Amino acid sequence: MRFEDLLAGDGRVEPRDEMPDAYRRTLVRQIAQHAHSEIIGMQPEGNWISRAPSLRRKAILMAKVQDEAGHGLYLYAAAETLGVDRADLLDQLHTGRQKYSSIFNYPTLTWADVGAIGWLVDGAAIVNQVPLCRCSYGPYARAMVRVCKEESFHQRQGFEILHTLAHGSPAQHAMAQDAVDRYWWPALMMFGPPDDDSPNSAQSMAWGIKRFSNDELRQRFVDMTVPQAEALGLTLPDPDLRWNDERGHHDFGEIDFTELYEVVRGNGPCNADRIAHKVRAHEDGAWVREAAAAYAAKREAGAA
Ligand code: FAQ
Repeated sequence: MRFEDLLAGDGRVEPRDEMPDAYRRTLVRQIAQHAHSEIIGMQPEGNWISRAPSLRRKAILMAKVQDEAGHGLYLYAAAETLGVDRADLLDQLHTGRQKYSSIFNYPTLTWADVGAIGWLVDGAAIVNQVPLCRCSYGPYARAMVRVCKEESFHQRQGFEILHTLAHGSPAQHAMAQDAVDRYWWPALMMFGPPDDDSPNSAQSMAWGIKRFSNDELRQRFVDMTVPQAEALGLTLPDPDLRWNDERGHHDFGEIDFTELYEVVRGNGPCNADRIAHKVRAHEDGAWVREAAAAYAAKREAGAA
């Protein structure tokens, strides 16, 4: 079926279908950035695996961080269906030519940050990714179905960490509040620039890659999160946050988008560390890739 007809009938574009070059390029850009985010996103929480407060917390956190690795690999595989090479995508990440989500450039200073990441960062990821389950590109849409199921478990484990801290000692409550205070605004920035400053949105929505705009999803996240903060007994650090009966949504304060642009440009608190750590891990893993390739070649020769 022709590309335009597929989109008009809300069908799914599959790897062997004809598609415009620009559609392919946009998908590679978004899926690769998404994959890179999952992999770089292992670092902030990975920082707390050795210091988790109990064996149970440690086992849960290890499983969660491993899930993120799985999401990354799944997404690289989805990108490869578009004819790109994974090694090339990694090279673009390592040399700063491809992006990853701004949120992973903030430090995890306390154990409560692990809770805040699960609750707010995975919460924002779910709001952003549920509509991607209906993305027009089949392999990406199908990957998102499984990823979203795991993200909802992640979100609940973050909520539970914060709930425990918020109902603990005054010092634990203060630690939970501090984490939420630091992660709230960066979490809102995950949805990207405002609609009138989002160069890719209009075309991506016309192609059915994005189903909602950045601001629509950001609003949905705020509306979802406010009652959850009340249930936690924590406040969100925004004096302008209030229910607007007329709009049927929460109003919220102005976001400092210069901070987002600076972090995306590489000037966030942890950008340099994150990439240096990633490049080091990649270099340390060279022998694993070589061994796997040698083993595959040997099996292939044996089969022949
Ligand atoms: N950070 O025109 P738009 C996770 C870039 S969740 C960095 O609006 P678009 C789970 C954007 O790429 C995080 N860059 O762009 C997890 C574009 O640059 P380009 C990952 C940003 O694509 C949880 C430029 O600004 N999720 O990993 C950001 O239409 C816990 C202009 O922006 C996804 O990637 C930002 N926040 O909309 C893992 C979801 N915002 O490429 C571990 C899929 C914008 O032209 C632990 N992606 N930019 O040079 C999307 O939905 C979209 O790509 C948006 C941006 C909404 C992020």
